[in-house]
Amino acid sequence: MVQAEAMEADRGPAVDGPRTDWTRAEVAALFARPFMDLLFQAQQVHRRFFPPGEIQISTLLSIKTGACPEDCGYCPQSAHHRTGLPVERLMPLEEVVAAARRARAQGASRFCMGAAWRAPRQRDLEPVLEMIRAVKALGLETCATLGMLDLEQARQLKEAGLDYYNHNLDTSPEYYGRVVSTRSYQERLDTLDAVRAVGIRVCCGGILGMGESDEDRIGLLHRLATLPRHPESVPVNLLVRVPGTPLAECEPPDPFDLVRTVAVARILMPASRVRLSAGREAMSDELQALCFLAGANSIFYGERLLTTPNPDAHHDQRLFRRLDLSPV
Ligand code: SAM
Ligand code: DTB
Ligand code: SF4
Repeated sequence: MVQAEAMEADRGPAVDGPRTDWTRAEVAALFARPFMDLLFQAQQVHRRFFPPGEIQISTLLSIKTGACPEDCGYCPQSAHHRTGLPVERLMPLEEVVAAARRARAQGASRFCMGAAWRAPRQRDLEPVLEMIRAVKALGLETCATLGMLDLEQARQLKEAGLDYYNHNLDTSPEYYGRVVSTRSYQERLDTLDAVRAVGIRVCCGGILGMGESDEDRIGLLHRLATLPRHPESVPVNLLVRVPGTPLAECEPPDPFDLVRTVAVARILMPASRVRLSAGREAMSDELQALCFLAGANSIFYGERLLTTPNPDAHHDQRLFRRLDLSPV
């Protein structure tokens, strides 16, 4: 190799701005890069788009828990699985506001409300619109994840002041049918279209550790990075293996494959916040640091995700200090 080519190989291909025309072969080639080169490239891209020591923190609250009619194989809230999770009806507004105040006091910039619904009914949506108005009035960014939405529902959420909607692709289109049978990949894409159409920002990512192959990880990131616009937030979840769910016995992935996935997401979607999401309880501080180096610049923060534990806020604050990370 001549000198210039060797230097180009070290730097990797130039990335000037968010591209949505990535080919599957390009995504596969990124995954195949030597680990050190991939991390170096991801870190360079990261620094072009974000201050390297900055981290965005979101806090989750389950506003309606369990008894979900969907059969998502990873999810403790599905009525199809026996996980012993207590079912909780829609939370009263005051409790939601109190939780949002606590999240704000602990330094969260975004508050995400999750409901175990296939899709909200109109009588479900109205109290949620109230919650969004109230949380927004506290000065927090608002996010919701309520299942499938039609255009009219998305419009109502936008009017109430919703900033982000979380709806994940979860895995590749090829593997999806092995994980969920009650809704299609296309239905997920339709909800994302509705959210985009009304001008709500999109939070969309997936889960690692569900027994998927390398090809499926390539397929997931390829789909995310070729959406008409990149999701502004890309949650990378590591499966939380909950006893009683069909995926509880899946082998956890090689931690370095998680780092690789974060790095590839960073390169493909350079201006998006890549969130190291569920599964941090099972990660060492050192592994999380590697993920931040690979381009993750957001986390879920607070001792609970929706129904499962998350590292406690003091531990995370200490981690931020040790790594010189400053919350946005
Ligand atoms: N019911 C709504 C829906 O599925 O659209 C919103 C809530 S749902 C719990 C939001 C996301 O959480 C899922 O799409 C999935 O990616 C993630 N999730 C659920 N259970 C998980 C688990 N055990 N480990 C990791 N991520 C999980
Ligand atoms: C996302 O991608 N991960 C969050 C959020 N979006 C809603 C949910 C993780 C859930 C983990 C399992 C639980 O706590 O129930
Ligand atoms: Fe229901 Fe959402 Fe869980 Fe699927 S992921 S079972 S839709 S709560």
